[in-house]
Amino acid sequence: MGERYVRNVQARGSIPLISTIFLSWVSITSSRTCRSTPGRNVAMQKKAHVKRKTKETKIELTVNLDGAGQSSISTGIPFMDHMLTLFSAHGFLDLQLKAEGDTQIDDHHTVEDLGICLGMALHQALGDKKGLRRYGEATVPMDEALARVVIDLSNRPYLSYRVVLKKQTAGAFDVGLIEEFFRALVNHAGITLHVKLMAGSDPHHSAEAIFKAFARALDHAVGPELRLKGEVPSTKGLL
Ligand SMILES: [Mn+2]
Repeated sequence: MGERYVRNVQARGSIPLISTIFLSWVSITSSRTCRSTPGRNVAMQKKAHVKRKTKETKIELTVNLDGAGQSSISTGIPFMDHMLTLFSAHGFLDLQLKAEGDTQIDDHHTVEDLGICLGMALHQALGDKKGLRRYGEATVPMDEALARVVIDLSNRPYLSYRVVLKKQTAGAFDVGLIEEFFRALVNHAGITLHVKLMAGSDPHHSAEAIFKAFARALDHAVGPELRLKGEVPSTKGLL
C-alpha cells in the first residue's frame, strides 16, 4: 500500500481515524483486500484460534475479543452452550466453538477442556497486553442470584471461587463443574480471577449470573486505556 496510501492521507490534509484510513486504503487497492490487510490493523485485533485433541475431547474454537457478541457454539452439553452463548453476547466477543467429548462418562472432561481451550485462546488473543486496561469487574444479577467477578490480566494464574449452592444440579448438568471450567481457564490464560456468588438459590440463575459477570468484567479488562499510549499496564514494564 505504501506510497499511494500515504499520498491519499496527506491529500486529505489531516490525520483521519483508523477506520477512514482503512476505507481509503480499500478504495485504492480493492483487489488486494482479501489477501492483505494493513499490518497495524491486524496487530490491534485481539483474535485467536485454538485446536486441541486428546483421547477425551476434541475442541476447536475461534475468538475475537473485539467482536460484536456473535457466536456459534456446540459443546455437546446444552447447559454449557447456553452459558458460552451468553458469555459471548455480554462480553461482546465473537466465539465459534465446536467440541466433542466423552460425555457418555460424564461432563467433567469436556467442561474442563473447554476451560483449557478458552484459556489458551485468551492468552493468545491478549498478546503483550499493551494499551489494555488490565483490570475489570462486574456485579450482575439474575433474579435472586447476584454474582461478582473481578479480573486482573496479571499473567499470574489465580482463582478464588467462592460459590456456595444448596443444590448442585441444573437439569442434568452438574453446576459444580463450573469451578473446574474457571480453574482450567485461569491456569491457561494466566489471569487472576475472583468469583463470588453474593446471593442465589437457583443453580441455573447463579451460573448465569457468574458467566455474565465474567463476560462483562473481561470486556472491561481487555478494553483500551488510551492514556497508556500503547504501553504495558504495569510499573514493571512487563506482564
Ligand atoms: Mn438461562
